[in-house]
Amino acid sequence: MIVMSIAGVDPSGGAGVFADLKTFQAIGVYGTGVVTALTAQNPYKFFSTQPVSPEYISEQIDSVMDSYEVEFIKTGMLYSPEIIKLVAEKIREYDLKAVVDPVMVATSGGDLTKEDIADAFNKYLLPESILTTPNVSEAEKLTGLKINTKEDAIKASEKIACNSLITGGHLDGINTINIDGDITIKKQELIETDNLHGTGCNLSAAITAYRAKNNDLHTSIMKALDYVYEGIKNGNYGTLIAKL
Ligand code: PXL
Repeated sequence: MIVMSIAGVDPSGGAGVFADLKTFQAIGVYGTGVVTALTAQNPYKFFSTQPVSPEYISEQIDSVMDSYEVEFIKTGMLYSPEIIKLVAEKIREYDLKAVVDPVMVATSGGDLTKEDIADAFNKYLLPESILTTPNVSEAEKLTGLKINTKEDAIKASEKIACNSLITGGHLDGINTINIDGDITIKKQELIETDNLHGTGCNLSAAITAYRAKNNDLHTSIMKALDYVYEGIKNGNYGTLIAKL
């Protein structure tokens, strides 16, 4: 099973393509990685971003697709409307099944996008995708709705252009899953920690890996939520890694 991450590079390895590849490996699928942007950052501080041109992202995708059979992909940091549009075109061209993490702001507050890209996600990418995994603030940006309660999250999920998992880290641990209009709520106890850098990346990568291993979408989401939860409990994310 070969999967692909299309995302940015976090050189400290907790988020982005490097993190995705580790999660793919841990779950037992072969990961490929297309880089949309380099960043200079660590879990404490975000320094800067150096985007890759859409033409070169296109060439990276084509070079992998030229030799490998890839069906499931995930997207992370896409930086600009031009890159979002390109990725949507590639999904159509290669008939890919995409899990979209609609990355807009880093946990550390870094500059992961050139401008407001919520409209581009809604217009180009989400209609081509099998799932998107916004956190509460990303879901608010995608829908223009305020989300303070479970009911708000359900309403927002009904406005998003594809299946969605609105993650519950900022909503009392209430994860809201909407697959073809069927709502499932999965509540997880919140864990007291500052070490969440990369959890969103790893969650969407885990969903992609479980789905590539022939689990249905609902099961893949449930397993991935457990996978990341265990990782947070075990201190696998953020600055705790410095203590290894
Ligand atoms: O979690 C969002 C994210 C995505 N991609 C890259 C990041 C981050 C957060 O830091 O660095 C490259």
